[in-house]
Amino acid sequence: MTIGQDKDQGLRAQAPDRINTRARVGAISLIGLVALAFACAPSVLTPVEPGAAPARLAAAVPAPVAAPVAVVPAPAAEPKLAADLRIAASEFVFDQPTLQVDPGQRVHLSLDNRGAIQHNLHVEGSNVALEANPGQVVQGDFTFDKAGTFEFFCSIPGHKEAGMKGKLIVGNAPIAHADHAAAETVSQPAAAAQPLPEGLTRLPQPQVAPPIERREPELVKVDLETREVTALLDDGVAYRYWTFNGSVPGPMVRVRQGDTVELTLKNAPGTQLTHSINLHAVNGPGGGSVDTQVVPGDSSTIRFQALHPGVYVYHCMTPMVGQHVANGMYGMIVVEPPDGLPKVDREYYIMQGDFYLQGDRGQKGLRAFSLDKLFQEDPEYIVYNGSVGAMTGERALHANVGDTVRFFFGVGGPNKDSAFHVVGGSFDVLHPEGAAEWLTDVQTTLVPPGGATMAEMKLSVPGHYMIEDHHITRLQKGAMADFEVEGPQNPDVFEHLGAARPAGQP
Ligand SMILES: [Cu+2]
Repeated sequence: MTIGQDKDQGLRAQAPDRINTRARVGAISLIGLVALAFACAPSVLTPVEPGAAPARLAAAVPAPVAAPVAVVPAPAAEPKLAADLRIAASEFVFDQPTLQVDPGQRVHLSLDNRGAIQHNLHVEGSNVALEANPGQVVQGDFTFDKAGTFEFFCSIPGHKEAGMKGKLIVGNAPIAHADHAAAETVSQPAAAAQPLPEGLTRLPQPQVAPPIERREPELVKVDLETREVTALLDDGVAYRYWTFNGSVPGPMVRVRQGDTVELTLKNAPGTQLTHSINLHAVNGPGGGSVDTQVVPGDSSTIRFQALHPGVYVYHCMTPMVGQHVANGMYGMIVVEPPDGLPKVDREYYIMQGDFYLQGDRGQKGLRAFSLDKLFQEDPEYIVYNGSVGAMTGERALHANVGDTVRFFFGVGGPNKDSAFHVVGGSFDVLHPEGAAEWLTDVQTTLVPPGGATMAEMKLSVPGHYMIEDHHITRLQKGAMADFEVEGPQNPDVFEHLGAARPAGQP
């Protein structure tokens, strides 16, 4: 069995602009670009062991034509001695908050990535761009001609905001006002909303994986691909999601207890950053995430045995984990007991998530992620299956009178739990937190982030029902679905006897 085929929804990740070409300070020059590392072409670099002697300086060479800053040829006579600057990166800090060089001095700059994921180093207003995979040291030679103070930072989304930034001081003169103003300008966050791209739809709905019919263990191969996709989060509001296979939640994976699962995680070419997967059904380091930190265009495979039956959340576990999850990187893996689950007429797959956007509530346009609101745990949207209205109106869930249905309900979060409830019904059978043991006749169940449940319900009366988070204000934030039940009336169970009596009458 293979799960997770590419469903081309016409929503393509856009190639990111990997080189920072923000405000130009104009006078920082780049000479002798020796090593520029990009994730898409790491082989052009020779990793250098920490402490190794720096490469011999090449003679001054012209900078690339496309360099966004002016290039000043190195003086032929009296070249200044090179300075060796080494800076180490990890999650989420550079080991030196301040670097200092002399104007006109050649600088041999090394970025030593001692972290677990990719990091890079940019200097504002220049095209200094060093990018290093975990364990790698990359180097470049640069000359900074203009005195002043400039910000350096890691440009991977969320990393600078988490603390990966510092100051590069060129010379030791007081900072010129103009430079200071430029530094502040480029530090401003991007606009909260950009114009709404045309032709966007909501993300596609993930399918319920079919029940397991076999009664023997098997090797199950699962392919998942991490993709960054722009789609509608609400009417008129677009968002750039990070996903598994282009949907939120990602595909439901369904196996049998005792199965061996071989899972390949591919990170689509053109994504902006490293992604990974931690499955709560895995017994092993990081739930698989230690071995699946995959850079764009790469892939990694893990194999695990599904030891415990239940319903488990999977999610990306690349730092900053909260940001990856808040952008939609979660899904569910169902591990059926050896004899399978009781047969039902219909099954549904729903996951709740909270989303944090810059700008004002309800503001239209393509909205950006807000790290501040994430840390404040103040989501603008709390939704089922990736968007407001993902399962309402013409996208409602359907069933017939007489059906017994099963909900697989999970919470990706990252922060908000859910009071899972069906308006107009109660759960005949509920597996709290997905446990093998069950309860009967439950009205509402609490599901934590990183948790899931399984609930069954027999439908006896037709009409409109609603599935909701009974933190009831969240109806206005999107945490609900329409559930339409069709079939003959059942007056023994429910009947409308007419208009209410006027007030005051017996
Ligand atoms: Cu991720």
